[in-house]
Amino acid sequence: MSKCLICNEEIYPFISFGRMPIANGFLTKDQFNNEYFFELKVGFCPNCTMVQLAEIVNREKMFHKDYAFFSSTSAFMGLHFQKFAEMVIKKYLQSPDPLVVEIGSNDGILLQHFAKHGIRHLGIEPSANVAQIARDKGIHTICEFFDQKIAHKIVEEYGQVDVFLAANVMCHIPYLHSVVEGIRILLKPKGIVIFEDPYLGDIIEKISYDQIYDEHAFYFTLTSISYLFSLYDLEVVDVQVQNVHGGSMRYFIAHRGVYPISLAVAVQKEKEYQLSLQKPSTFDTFRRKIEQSRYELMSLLYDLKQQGKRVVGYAATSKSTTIINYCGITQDILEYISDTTPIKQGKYSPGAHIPIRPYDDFKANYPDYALLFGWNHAEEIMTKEQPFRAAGGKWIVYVPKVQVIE
Ligand code: JHZ
Ligand code: SAH
Repeated sequence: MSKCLICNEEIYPFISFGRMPIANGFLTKDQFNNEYFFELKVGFCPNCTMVQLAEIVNREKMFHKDYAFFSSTSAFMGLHFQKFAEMVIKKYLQSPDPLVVEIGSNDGILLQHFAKHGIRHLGIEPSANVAQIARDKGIHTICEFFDQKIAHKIVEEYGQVDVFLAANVMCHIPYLHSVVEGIRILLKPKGIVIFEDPYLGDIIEKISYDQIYDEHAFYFTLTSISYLFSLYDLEVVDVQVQNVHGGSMRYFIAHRGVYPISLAVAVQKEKEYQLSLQKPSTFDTFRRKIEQSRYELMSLLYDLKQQGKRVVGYAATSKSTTIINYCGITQDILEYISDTTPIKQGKYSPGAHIPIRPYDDFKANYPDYALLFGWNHAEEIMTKEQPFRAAGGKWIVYVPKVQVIE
C-alpha cells in the first residue's frame, strides 16, 4: 500500500504499466545485463487529488553527469522560453537589481535570456553535463538538487529572490514539501513563483499516457497545486494554459494576500470539477482508454509488419520508453529510432533495446512509416519533414488517437 507523498493518506493505484526501465536510460550493449527496472504504477489520492507514482526511483539514477535530455533540441521550445523570459522581464523585474532563480535550468534555454540582459540570475541544475553547457553560455549555474537546505544557502549568499522559475521540473521532485518550504524561505514578500508542467486534464483528455514515466513523479492540476502551496501560506494567483508538451499549465504563485487573484483561477477550478478530476472513477475510465489505445497501436503495427512495410521511430523521447515497453514494441516491428541528440545515438533504447540512430540515417533512406514519438513537437517536425511526405512517407501518431497521416 502506498501513501500520498503530499498528504500521507492512502492512494488509489489505478494502473500498472509493469516493469519499466529508466526513461532516459539509453544504454550500450555491454550494459544490457545490468539494466535497472522498477514497477511503473500510478495512483490517485482521494483526499488531496494528487496523481502520483506509487514507486519512486532514486533521483541519482535519473539525473546525473550523463543526463540524456537537452532542452535546446527543439527550436519551438526555444521560442517558447524566449517569450516566457520576455514576459517575466516586462512584468516582474521592477525592483533595483532583481534576482531570478530557476531550478532544473538544464542547458540554459530559459536563463540565457536573463543572462543576456545582465540580470542577476542563478540556475540550480543537478545534471552536471547539461549544467556545464549552461555555464559555457555564461549562465551562472550551481550543480545541486534544489530543496529547503539549498534555499537557505541561496538566501545567505545572494539574498531573497524576486522571481522563482521552473519548467518541467516541479513534477519531477517527489520531496515537494521540502521544495515548497524552500520556495517560501527564498521568495521576497512581493516575489513571484512561476512554473509550468504537463497538465493532468490534457493527459486524460488526449490519452497521452506516455507522459507517465519515472521522472514524472506527479501529474498536477490547479486543485492539487493549490492544496500543496496553501500548506505553506502561498497561493495561486493566476494560471495560463500553454500549448507545449501536449498541453501544460503555467501557475503563478505568491505569498498569501499579496496579489489579487485572477478570475482564471476560479474558472480553471470549476473546469477541473466538471472534468471530474476529483473522482476515482475518472481514472478507471482513463485506464480502459489506455488499454484500448495500446490495442489499436499494436494492431496497426502488426498489420504493417505483415505487409512488409519499413517502420522507424521518430525521436527517442522519454515518453517513448513507456510506449515501447508497455505496448511490447520490439526491433522486428521498429527497425530503429532516429534522434538528433548525439549522446543517444549509437546506443539502444531502455528496456526493448531498439537501436538509436542519427537523424542523417532517416534522411538518407526514408522508411515507409515513421512512428512519431515526439508527437508534442508534431508541428515543428512535420513542417521540417515535408520531403519525407513528398517521398510517400506516412506518419503514425497515437495522441490523441491512433492514426496514420498520409
Ligand atoms: P521531448 C523530456 O521529455 C524529459 P521527452 C523531461 N522529463 C520532460 O518533462 C520534458 O523533456 C520537458 C528528439 N527530437 O522534447 C530530441 C528529434 O530527434 O518530447 C530529443 O531526444 N527531432 C525532462 O524526452 C527528444 O526528441 C526533432 O525534430 O519526452 C526530445 O523529446 C525534435 C524536435 C526532437 O522530450
Ligand atoms: N527546464 C527545462 C529542463 C526540464 S528537464 C525544460 O523545460 O526543458 C528537468 C530538469 O530538472 C533536468 O535537467 C534535471 O536534472 C532537473 N532536476 C531534477 N530534479 C531537480 C531538483 N530537485 N532541483 C533542480 N533541478 C532538478
